[in-house]
Amino acid sequence: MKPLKTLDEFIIDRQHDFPHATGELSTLLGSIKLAAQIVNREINKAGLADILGSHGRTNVQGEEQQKLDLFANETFKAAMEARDQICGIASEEEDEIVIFDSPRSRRAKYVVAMDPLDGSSNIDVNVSVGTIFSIYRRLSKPGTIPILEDFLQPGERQVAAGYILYGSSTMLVYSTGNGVHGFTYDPSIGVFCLSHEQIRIPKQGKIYSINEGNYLHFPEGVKRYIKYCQEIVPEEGRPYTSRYIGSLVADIHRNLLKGGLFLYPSSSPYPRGKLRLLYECNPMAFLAEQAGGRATDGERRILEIPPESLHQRSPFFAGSGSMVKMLENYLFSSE
Ligand code: AHM
Ligand code: MG
Repeated sequence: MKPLKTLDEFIIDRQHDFPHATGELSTLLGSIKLAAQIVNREINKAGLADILGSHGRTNVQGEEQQKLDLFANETFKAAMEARDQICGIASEEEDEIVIFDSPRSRRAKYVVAMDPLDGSSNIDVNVSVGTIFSIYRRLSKPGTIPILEDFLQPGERQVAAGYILYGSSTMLVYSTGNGVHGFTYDPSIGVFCLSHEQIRIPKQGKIYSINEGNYLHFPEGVKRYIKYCQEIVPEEGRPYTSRYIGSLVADIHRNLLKGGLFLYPSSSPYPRGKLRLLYECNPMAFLAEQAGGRATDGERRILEIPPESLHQRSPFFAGSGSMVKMLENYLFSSE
């Protein structure tokens, strides 16, 4: 039998990975873990309880919020607020930053940007969804009220990032800047067990993941890259396989393990791309790089983009290093 280790034990073992380690990471990740367990329970019974369907409200991007989006948002907020390590959050489900305004929270050093339930429209059809989180040290002085600038930091300043995948099994995957580690949830004992230590994305994969229905709207370079993926060149493993779940966490997770390239370019319906820089692109780019891959908006390394607003969107290309480089060749050349 393989040695068994829980997420809690692993975090304590690796505490030195976290800058200025004082046990804060354990507490902070503990709050995310607890909220994930609760959200996981609700998602698993989504088809049973009267929890499916739209809540009838729209969020700041004008998208319909699902009931479970709101539930996940409230659950993660409550778990984080209770632990005094975080002074505020930004969330896909909140128009503005949310400040945790107790004297203890105000003294906290960290802020979190999160998408509490990404891909939530997939729940109605029993397809995997996820939670994405991104942790920064605040710029404002601990003891004061956090400010917008605390959240508008480039992704390379993330001190930790990760996701929870509510899939055929539930997994928590995170990095504190020293590799990427994955934990599979055993619901019978309520414990996340280390299952994927030090995930490395293969340099070259055979999967490309894109919503090809939007093909006619894509930039020319992306169109040409898709044709390259589809060419018959058996000695190079082409044509590649096309796999697109439409749930960012699930698509990235598969590509991290198997190798591949995820693409969400700009298109006429989404001139700046669809995915949000702060709580979708940045954490996924951090994980991709930490696993040995790359992430770009087509011109810049995702992690170097200076954010201008909370819900800013960005084109997003992430995955196996050689595949991202090949894509860049197509984006930069005119034929
Ligand atoms: P959401 O945050 O509103 O759930 O949207 C994000 C999701 C991602 O999970 C996924 O990669 C993408 O939207 C799919 O978009 P599309 O349906 O346009 O392919
Ligand atoms: Mg989302």
